[in-house]
Amino acid sequence: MTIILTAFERSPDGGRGLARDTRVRWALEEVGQPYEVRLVSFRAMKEPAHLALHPFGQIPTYEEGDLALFETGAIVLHIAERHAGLLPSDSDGDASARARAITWMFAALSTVEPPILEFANARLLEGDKPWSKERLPLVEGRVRDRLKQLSARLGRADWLDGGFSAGDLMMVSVLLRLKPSGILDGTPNLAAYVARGEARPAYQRAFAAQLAVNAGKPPTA
Ligand code: GTB
Repeated sequence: MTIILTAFERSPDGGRGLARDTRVRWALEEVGQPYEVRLVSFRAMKEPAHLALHPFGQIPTYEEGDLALFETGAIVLHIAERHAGLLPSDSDGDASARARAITWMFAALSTVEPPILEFANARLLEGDKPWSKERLPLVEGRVRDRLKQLSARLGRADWLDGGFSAGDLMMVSVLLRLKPSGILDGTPNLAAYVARGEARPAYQRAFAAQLAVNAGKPPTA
């Protein structure tokens, strides 16, 4: 069955891969599933046809026959559960490894991503506010605290828990949002972790595919 994603017709990041369709493209590339993309404008995202797929009028969405999903966590988990390559299976000999990989997906989305988004918004959207100079260091401090904790857990390992998993895919995707700020340089093992994720052939294909859509369209954010 054909898999169809939605993505920005013109991503505000000009193709730096920061919009969330990239993580879904990456997951599909990791498991070797072909997909098609329907591009949507900001206006179309708020119209009934798209709202029927995504109640909050956002991208990405995922369609596969009768199934329509939104939320990248749910989409990547769906992909990882149906295809080999992103989650350990019981036959790998460690029945708990799958649950731990899923835990890292949730950690990425629930614990690490929120302060990063707060920081990105504070830098990009609130920089002109009179209170921004006072608030930004607080928000940045929360991100640095999280990075320190994550860095301590990763240590010298390549991935968070054994082999590469959907947990790493999600964590690297979340951390990538920090690249433009340079803040990752404060935790060299995390910077190297992100670089390892970016170097994966599946990520490279996903990145190239979203860039092909956005190349030549200047960033709006
Ligand atoms: N929790 C949802 C998920 O994980 O699927 C969040 C989805 C989401 O935030 N979608 C964004 C969207 O559709 C695009 S990815 N926004 C339009 C709207 O809400 O009207 C977020 C994003 C946008 C732009 C950049 N950028 O330019 O750097 C980076 C990330």
